[in-house]
Amino acid sequence: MAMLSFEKKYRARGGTLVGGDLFDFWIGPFYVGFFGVTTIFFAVLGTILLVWGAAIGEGLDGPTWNLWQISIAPPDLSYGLAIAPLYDGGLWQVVTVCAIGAFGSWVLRQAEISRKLGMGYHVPVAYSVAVFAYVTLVVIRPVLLGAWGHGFPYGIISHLDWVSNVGYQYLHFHYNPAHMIAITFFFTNCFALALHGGLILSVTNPPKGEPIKTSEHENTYFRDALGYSIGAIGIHRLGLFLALNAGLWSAVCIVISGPFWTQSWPEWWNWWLQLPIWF
Ligand code: UQ1
Repeated sequence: MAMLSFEKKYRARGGTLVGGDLFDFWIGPFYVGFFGVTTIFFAVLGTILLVWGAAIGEGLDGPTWNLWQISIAPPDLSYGLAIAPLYDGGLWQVVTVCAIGAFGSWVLRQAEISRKLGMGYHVPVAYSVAVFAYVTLVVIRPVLLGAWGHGFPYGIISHLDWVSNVGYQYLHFHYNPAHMIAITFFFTNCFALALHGGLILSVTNPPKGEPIKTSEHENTYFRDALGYSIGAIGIHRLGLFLALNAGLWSAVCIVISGPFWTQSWPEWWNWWLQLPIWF
């Protein structure tokens, strides 16, 4: 492997967040680490529980092995924030604990690897935003609304039905201003990555026999096209900013729906019609 000399220097003990030397080693290419072990534990347990739930038909009329129809549902709203019976939403609660355990472990695993390599924490911070969006859906919003039943069901079709139903509860979810902002960030992020990916591939694929182009070509391309180049590091800062905001505003748009706004989203815009300038 080409990186072997580099790896010798960095594949050394130390930099762990907990446990000292415990699990501070590699298996083949993979760093194990304390949080590698906890990730595997939660991920395997959660997956087994999902398969078990499918086998007993938890949250459904009966068992099904149709991958599209399998669904592990949260407890009924009547259970509030209580721990539900295992076969009546409790399985969803345990799976949720496993998911948060696995995602949280993965964040800390990324942080430990960053520490070992003497890097910044940008990767775990970025991934944490995705975890935060999930936790907003299955913990923060259900707690604010007073029932675990407000979480989404773990199933391919069922979670789509949940999104559709919750959207229609607010009449037309696209009028949610935070949803508009989130979508704008998703689309802009997609646009930026298309420009960046296209630019990098274009400079690294010159005509046959010619050497690859330089970062000066990249800058010149956008200075010619737009009169401005954001730069090689700048485009990655912009990408991270756009991607994190997409996740953050997604969490905002769902957490305000119910806990902070109970009418339809089109009605939210009445503030515009009620401005004193019209009277
Ligand atoms: C850009 O200016 C730039 O700097 C050279 C890149 O770096 C390689 C890019 O990938 C892109 C897409 C741009 C253009 C982006 C803006 C916001 C002008």
